[in-house]
Amino acid sequence: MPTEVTHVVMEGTSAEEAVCWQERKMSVLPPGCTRPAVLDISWFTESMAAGQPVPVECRHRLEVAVPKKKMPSPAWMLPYACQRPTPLVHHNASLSEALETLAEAAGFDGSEGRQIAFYRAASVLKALPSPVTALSQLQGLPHFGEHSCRVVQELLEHGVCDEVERVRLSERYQTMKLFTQIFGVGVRTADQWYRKGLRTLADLQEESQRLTQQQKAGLQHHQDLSAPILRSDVEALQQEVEAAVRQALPGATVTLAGGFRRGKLQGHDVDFLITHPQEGQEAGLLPRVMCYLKKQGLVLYHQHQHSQQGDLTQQSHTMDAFERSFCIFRLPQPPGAAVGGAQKPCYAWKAVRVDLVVAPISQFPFALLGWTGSKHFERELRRFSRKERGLCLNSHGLFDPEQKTVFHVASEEDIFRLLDLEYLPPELRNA
Ligand code: DCP
Ligand code: MG
Repeated sequence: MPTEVTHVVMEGTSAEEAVCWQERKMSVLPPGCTRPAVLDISWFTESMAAGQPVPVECRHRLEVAVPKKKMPSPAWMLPYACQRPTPLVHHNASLSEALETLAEAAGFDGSEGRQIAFYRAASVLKALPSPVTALSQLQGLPHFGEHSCRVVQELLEHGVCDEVERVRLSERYQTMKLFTQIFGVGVRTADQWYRKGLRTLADLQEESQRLTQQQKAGLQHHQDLSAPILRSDVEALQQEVEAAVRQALPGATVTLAGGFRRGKLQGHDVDFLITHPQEGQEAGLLPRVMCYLKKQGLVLYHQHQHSQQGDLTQQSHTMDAFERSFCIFRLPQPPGAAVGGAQKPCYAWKAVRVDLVVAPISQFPFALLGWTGSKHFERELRRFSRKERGLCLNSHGLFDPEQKTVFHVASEEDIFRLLDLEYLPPELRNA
């Protein structure tokens, strides 16, 4: 039995494999032992011919180069949307919009898997540092399946994609889009209406006895609510809500969330989070705020939802359990701001969708992170937490299901840190 290994000959072995082998064996070498030479088969055959071991020369050595650090290719990208910055304005809008149309259509048909696959591909395009001009640039990008590649290829070659155009013009897509944009109407309800043969807002008016109060209000203010909300509207609203909150509970704060916090210039609603620096003080606050706003004549409709906080680790992914109010505000417009329709010759106000959400201060960073979006960013952040960190994240907290522990945080930055993710400010969460 040899006590010392002086030469190792390898045949048909790659340099990388040799490195692995060497690392494994060397770690168990007794102290003081010299490393054996790792040699090519040529050293062995020459030694056999010579009848004795020949001196080791450079050419005999198996080239065990230190593996070069993989250089990111131009298309290199981390797989989760929460791992990479996604600005609001990006370089591939027409491509990502086409994929998002297919995602939306898949969602209307209840195909959640397909929907998410298209959203993921669209989101990858939004994070690219330059426009895609050739299909080859998609090589190596995560989440680009055959279908999404085909759509991009058609768009690059012809400027349009038949499938996307077909979907956009289809009665199904257009009707589902019209119905789901109504306040209080989700995909399931829209689909039921579609199956019953309803197609227009007038069709819905005729069925008004079957509508919820929320849907009736949505339909009544449909024209205003389908127009984009502007930044100037948001600022005016924030002042009104702040005044009401100040009046209802001194020290309580109002924070803008949703798309406007991510820097969007237009939106379909305005999301505000309300809290108070002293835990528990926020209880009972919302009814007082609403009462004050109503007295100011600012509320056209509101639906109060009580806090449903039980076991917060069991909260579903999409809905949280905060106390909240889904509202339609009557927002006064500056004189001459817009031209009225037939019913409103003096257009002195417009109806605006507003969500007011109350979070206790201990959960506030999670609520803010959850309500800032984008929806895809949030979905990816939760998936990342679960799959890569084994933790459960929602708008109430971060939980370790194994250890049954919760994490205490003071800011959104703390949450990113706990997940070992680079912090992304709201403007870079437009995934
Ligand atoms: N959100 C949530 N639970 C809800 C509703 C929304 O966690 N029941 C989150 C998901 C979104 C964010 O809040 O990321 C804002 O939702 P919006 O639907 O208002 O979406 P945006 O504000 O991003 O876009 P916009 O309002 O312009 O359509
Ligand atoms: Mg919003």
